Amino acid sequence: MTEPRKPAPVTPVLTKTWLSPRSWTLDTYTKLEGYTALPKALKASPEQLVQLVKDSGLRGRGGAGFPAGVKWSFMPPNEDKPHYLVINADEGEPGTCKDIPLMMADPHSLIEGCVIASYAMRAHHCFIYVRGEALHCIRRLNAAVREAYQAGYLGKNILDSGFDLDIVVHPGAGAYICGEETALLDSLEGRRGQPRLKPPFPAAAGLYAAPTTVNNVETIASVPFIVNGGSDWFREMGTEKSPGPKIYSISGHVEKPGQYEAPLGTTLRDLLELAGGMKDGIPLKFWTPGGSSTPMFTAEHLDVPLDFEGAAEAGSMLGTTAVQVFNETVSVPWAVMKWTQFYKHESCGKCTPCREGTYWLTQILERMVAGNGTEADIDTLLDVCDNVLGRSFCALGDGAVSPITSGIQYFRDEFLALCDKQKAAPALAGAQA
Ligand code: L3W
Ligand code: SF4
Repeated sequence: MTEPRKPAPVTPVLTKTWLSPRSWTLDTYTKLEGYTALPKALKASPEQLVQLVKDSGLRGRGGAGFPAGVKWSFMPPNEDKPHYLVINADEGEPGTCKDIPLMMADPHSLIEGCVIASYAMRAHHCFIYVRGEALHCIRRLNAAVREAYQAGYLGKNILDSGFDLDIVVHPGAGAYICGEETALLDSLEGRRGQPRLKPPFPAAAGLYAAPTTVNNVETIASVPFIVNGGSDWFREMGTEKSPGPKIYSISGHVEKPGQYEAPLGTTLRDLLELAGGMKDGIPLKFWTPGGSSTPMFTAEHLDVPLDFEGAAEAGSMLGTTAVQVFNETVSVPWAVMKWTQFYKHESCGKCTPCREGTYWLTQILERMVAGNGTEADIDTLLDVCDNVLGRSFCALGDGAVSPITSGIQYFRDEFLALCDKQKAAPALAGAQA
């Protein structure tokens, strides 16, 4: 008989205040040890803070997992030009719902993190670029920023440290591409948001061509906890190369969809347990570990550790830990078509492989799902994917082909069945739903 598995350890760090009454207010935040990291940080030197974050191993929570402390260390030590911190709160990856809930439940942990990170990088201006559709979140952040100014945590001479910081909450205008850091900077400057050529990276020439660091909401909200707990404490959670806790957003066919905080490296098997299991007991068919841009997994991948290395070794990416769960009732080609329609709509049009590729991929998938496909369409899909992957100007192109290539890899029979009108009936039904 096999040993019963231990349930996933729940580590309420980032989410520990979320269930407190009026958790978003300064009053609640300070009662729960909020703004206790800030005075400690302001007593340290910027170099010490950068080293602390490096030692913690904190990696970017926006999808790429770049080490945060290393990124901060790219900012020049002099202040010949203004330095900027920009928070990427343009949460738009399909399935991702962690940053907006975090800002709604606990905006002050982000603001406290912004002050600490800005001080560490010698920035006196910080912009929080929020997805434009999330008006409720923009209002909440603005209210929290106002509270922080009134309490002396923002503005001139913060806590008598001599350090000044202004935060501006800036709404985006509903374009997914503005979650790409350089498109975001163009948008912030008032231009149409399209990715810039890198290098130069933002640390060398970012907002208004000045040194800039762009970090995800969850990354910066983790910083006050690291200052209070220390790097060793942070490393007690997660894995050696992917330390710390992570907010997994679980959506789809589970009993209790929502945000679940767990150490990096937690498996879907454990996350499903936290989310109450599969809805109505209908078995799992496929899932994404980190949003639709990350290649899909199947029921065979229940025990893949969901950290940056584990997801990659199993053939996908951790992405934004947007776990979208689909049961056996869902047609894979239909789901893939819906995602591809999204990428076609959101392609910024700057480069040909993505602009044209997403158009052709959508045309073919729509034809197949409508029951008018041929077997040759599968090869054409893969051929177009091959011409988009690695040939596009930014990661949107690569992300757009992930659902298609992984869908065909694991569920080729379903795509083949679409070429037979009778077998295609379930997908056609899905397409009309
Ligand atoms: C200085 C170098 N800086 C890299 C910096 C760079 C950026 C960070 C990571 O895409 C991923 C993408 C999506 N000197 C540097 C350097 N940097 N080398 O490090 O850079 P990069 O290019 O690897 O990633 P990225 O462009 O930030 C992010 C994936 O995430 N994604 C979706 C994301 C969606 C959201 C959302 O909705 N919230 O974040 C899903 O998988 O495909 O691979 O700062 O400047 N030598
Ligand atoms: Fe724009 Fe797509 Fe090219 Fe990115 S890959 S620059 S989104 S057209």
